[in-house]
Amino acid sequence: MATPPDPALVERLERFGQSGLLAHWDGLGPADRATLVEEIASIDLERLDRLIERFVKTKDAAEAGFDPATVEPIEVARLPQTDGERSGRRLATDLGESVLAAGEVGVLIVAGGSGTRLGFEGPKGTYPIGAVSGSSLFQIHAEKIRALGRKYGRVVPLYIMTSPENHEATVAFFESRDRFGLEHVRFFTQGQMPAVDAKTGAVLLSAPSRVALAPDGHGGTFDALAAPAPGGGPSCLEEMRSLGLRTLFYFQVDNPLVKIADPAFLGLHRSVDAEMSFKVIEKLAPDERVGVVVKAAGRPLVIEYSDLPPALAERRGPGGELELWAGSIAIHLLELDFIDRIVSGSVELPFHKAVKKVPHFPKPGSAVFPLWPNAIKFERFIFDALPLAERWAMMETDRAIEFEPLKNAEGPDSPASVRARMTELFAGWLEAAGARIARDETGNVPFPIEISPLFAFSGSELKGKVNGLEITGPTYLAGE
Ligand code: UD2
Repeated sequence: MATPPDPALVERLERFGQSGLLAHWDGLGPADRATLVEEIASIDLERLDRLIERFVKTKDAAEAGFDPATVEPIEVARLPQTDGERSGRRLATDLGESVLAAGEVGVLIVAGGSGTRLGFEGPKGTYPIGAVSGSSLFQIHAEKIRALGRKYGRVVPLYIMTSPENHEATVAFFESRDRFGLEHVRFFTQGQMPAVDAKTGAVLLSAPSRVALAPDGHGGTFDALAAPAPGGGPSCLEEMRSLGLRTLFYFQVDNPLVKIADPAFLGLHRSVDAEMSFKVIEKLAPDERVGVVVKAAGRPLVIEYSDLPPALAERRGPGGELELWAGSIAIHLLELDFIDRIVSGSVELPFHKAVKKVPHFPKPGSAVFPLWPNAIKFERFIFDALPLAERWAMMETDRAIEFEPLKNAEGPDSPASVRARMTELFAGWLEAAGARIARDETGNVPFPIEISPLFAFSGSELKGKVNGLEITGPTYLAGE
């Protein structure tokens, strides 16, 4: 006799129209049943029901969350052009350096995504992006953090957000490399949301005993930071407080050019007592795949590229320049007080929907491998916290020195483009410090060049180290 499911569970699922989750129950063994019950219990059905109502049932639900008529450019500290502006950035840098020397800054990498576009099996941070050294993205970030710690005489704690899918592989990667010599690194896992049928809202099963769960977006960072450690230890937020941190430098694992804890950015952020700050670049084209930072109805807001109406994206100023030019490169500073306010408060970050292909098992003997998108996934975005901030700072940076993310297998934002950009950046640093590089007749560097952040993590750190050096082939300047 098959054991029936708990009547309370049956009743609850019926109430939310999700009884299909038990479609395979009779054919499951005890262990699979336990897994299924546990996965169902992890779903906040009340919240999911509201999302289904909004995104599946109410077809005309307004998704934008802003009125295009009220959208205008936001004020940004632009790249300095004048002596006055340059000295402003120097003052900001001094302030930022004092914040680093006071040990108030922690670093947060979001690395929970699946990297589907790159077509790489493991966690994206383990990708060997170093053109000469084969260093992984994680190693490059870790070396920058060690270099910072050395420069400012403080341990800079690192927090890495993983997802249930890649957590173990990420931790194992760090452990097998002695945590890259970092003194304080903590991994924490983001939450998940179920995928639902795009027509009916039914939660999908990825296997007879498994709910189709997917990471809940980097907006899940806040809840994940506030969650107790597995086994009941202090949350990341509590630990950060006990370490004396006040500000978090946040970035995405895929950008090896990021200037971690850039003092000028920190100084600007602190000088206006900001709660959340953004680095932005000038967008090259209206359809470039970065969110734009704007003001809507007088409040700061990020509009994700997929939500930006073409008419707004194309709007141009008198000189033909894009009016909404400030592209977010997902580099932020966040005050811990602000995060506390979000996690403890009455406000919730909104969910966005993504329509995707999700294979599923609706009933015994039937498996669906869709050819077209059939499911809705729900994600929250960290930049949706911006409108909740009372004070903020926006700082422009130059994409050539700070932004070349690894997203695709080929073409733009691919291993080839990232390596070429790194080579160009390092070649520029080396030449400015007195090295000679055998460029080809078109001015390109025809071989890869890499500098470990432990050798130098900025151009100015090369001074006196490479004067007269001749570089004629692939080069890696290692540090220790
Ligand atoms: C992101 C931004 C875009 C721009 C661009 C710059 C979003 C929605 N858009 O676009 O505005 O700033 O980056 O490169 O972020 N991640 C998690 N958990 C998740 C989902 C993502 O940790 O559930 C991490 C992921 O590991 C990666 C980052 O977030 O480091 C960005 O994710 P993506 O590559 O899907 O975002 P993308 O390129 O569409």
